[in-house]
Amino acid sequence: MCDAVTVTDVDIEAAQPPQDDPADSVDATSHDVVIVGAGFSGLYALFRLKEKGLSAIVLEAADDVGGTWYWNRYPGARCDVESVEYSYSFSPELDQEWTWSERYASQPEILRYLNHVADRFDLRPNIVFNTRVEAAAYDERLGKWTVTTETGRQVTARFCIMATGGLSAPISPPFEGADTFDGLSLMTSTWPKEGVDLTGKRVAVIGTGSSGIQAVPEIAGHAARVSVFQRSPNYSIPGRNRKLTAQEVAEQKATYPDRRERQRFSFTGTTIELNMRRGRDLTPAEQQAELDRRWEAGGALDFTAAFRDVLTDMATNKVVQDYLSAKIRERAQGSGLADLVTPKQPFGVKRPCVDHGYYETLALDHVDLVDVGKDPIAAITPTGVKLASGVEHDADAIVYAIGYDAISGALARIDIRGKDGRTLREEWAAGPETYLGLAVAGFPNMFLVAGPGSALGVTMMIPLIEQNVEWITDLIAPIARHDIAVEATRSAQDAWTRQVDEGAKRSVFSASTNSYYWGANVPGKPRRLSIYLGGFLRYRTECDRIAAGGYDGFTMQPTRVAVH
Ligand code: N01
Repeated sequence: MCDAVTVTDVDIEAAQPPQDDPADSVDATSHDVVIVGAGFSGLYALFRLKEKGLSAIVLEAADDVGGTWYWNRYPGARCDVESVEYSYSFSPELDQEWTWSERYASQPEILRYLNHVADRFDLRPNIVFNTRVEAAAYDERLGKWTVTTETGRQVTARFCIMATGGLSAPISPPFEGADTFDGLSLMTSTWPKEGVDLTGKRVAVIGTGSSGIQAVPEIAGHAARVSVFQRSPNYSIPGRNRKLTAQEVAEQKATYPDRRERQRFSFTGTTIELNMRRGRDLTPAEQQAELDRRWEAGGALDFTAAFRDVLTDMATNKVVQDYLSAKIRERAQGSGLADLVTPKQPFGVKRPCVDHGYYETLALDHVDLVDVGKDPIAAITPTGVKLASGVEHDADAIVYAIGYDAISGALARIDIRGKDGRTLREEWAAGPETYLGLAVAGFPNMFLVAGPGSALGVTMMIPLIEQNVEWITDLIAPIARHDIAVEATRSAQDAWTRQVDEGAKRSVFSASTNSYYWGANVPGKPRRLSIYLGGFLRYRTECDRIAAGGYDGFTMQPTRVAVH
């Protein structure tokens, strides 16, 4: 589903803006910066670099912009962060001219927004579509990166920005016989662009994370029968989505500057209020009142911020866990599945879900929940799903909602080679190690957006992306046309990684490492929580401090041979 077609010389030349200085261009495919990926990160990186007068090219596997929002077209796909905040903040004009129609934007609306951004800021001429990057190698002698596409075409640039996304390397169905299924095999992560009509079909949905939980109610609205295969239950909170009224929209537009500022200097990258009190300092009645208020608001991030120690004190976490478990049991009463769908793990150690009618859908007569935690899937047969016990569930379509090789997976799928030919895969054999989530020692002039070790996971993605891109482009811009190699030092990277690891140890995340946050969902992947848990504000402050100090922890050296 992710097949790329050939990128022609014409494509690449067309994507290159006019060069005012011929010395800037070593050949027709050379740029100041090459960016991999045209999602939220890549588009903003391109915008910033163009604004700074640099030549940049974006290589994108899909045939259009959008990144994860391009591929995730499954029924019910919707953001679970409010649209007014899950959007770029860099352009006040954009904030005013774009109008969100719902509290939580649907995937088609987000994709329309990203297309609008690409057109509004004239980004398309610098993007080469249908071009999957397979390798990137740093040439120490030239001080340049050469990026190679799936079809063998090459682009060189002094700098390389990996805007590859943390949820963009889908896991293929790992089940024996998956390719023998006679019906429709679908993945939420790469849903067919032309859509799929599941009307009247018997549909098996495997996976009950955010994607599965969103897709099930929509699919059940059309399908003749839906079998939901759940391995382990997760927390899900009602989103309470609704159309925005004209008055709400006007109010949002009038208050954008203040909202954006609050997002930028917040713990989560949103204006969701972080309760600065500890759970243990409150009476049970006060705790209940706080949680009731957040329950009425809807959404999951609210619960992470309900008390300042939800993710660091197990006793406080248990308060949230018990509260949400009781709500889930209530919602699941109609289906008789309360025990089965109540999560066992602490709250937040797996990313909580936001749903619209998931538990209520399970109560419908034509919907079944199959407990594959107890009786695992043994194989896919030509007619459906076979369990270890031998029980078979026939289906006309199987929807795999089984997740991603998250955080570092998209980077690991590219053959990235730094100094002395060392591969990133070798460097990260024990799990990803970065400096600030932005750079890797031994890989000069390569930067990551929302990379492992950044404040991803606990921060809403768009403010994190903007902060990362601004930080990277501010560093690159003054040196992009000089023969300079900028590289994170090993000691700075080690110190940062220690900080990330220690944060993980002190948090409730260490109580349950069975999640994609830790890499547990990918066989053979080392278990390491590569998330900076100090929150967005602290992360931003630390990045700013390092920049203000002349980029402490980085070396800047002339490349060995100047190329002109
Ligand atoms: O993937 P997941 P996702 N047999 O990894 C199950 C974002 N997102 O695509 O929990 C049976 O969360 C697995 O079971 P278990 C968001 O950040 C956001 O749903 O490992 N089951 C789990 O239930 C989210 O966290 C939005 O036991 C198997 C499911 O598959 C992230 O994307 C919407 C299995 C995978 O859940 C990923 O979400 C969608 C097997 N062999 C996604 N292997 C919004 O903004 C895996 N599973 C709303």
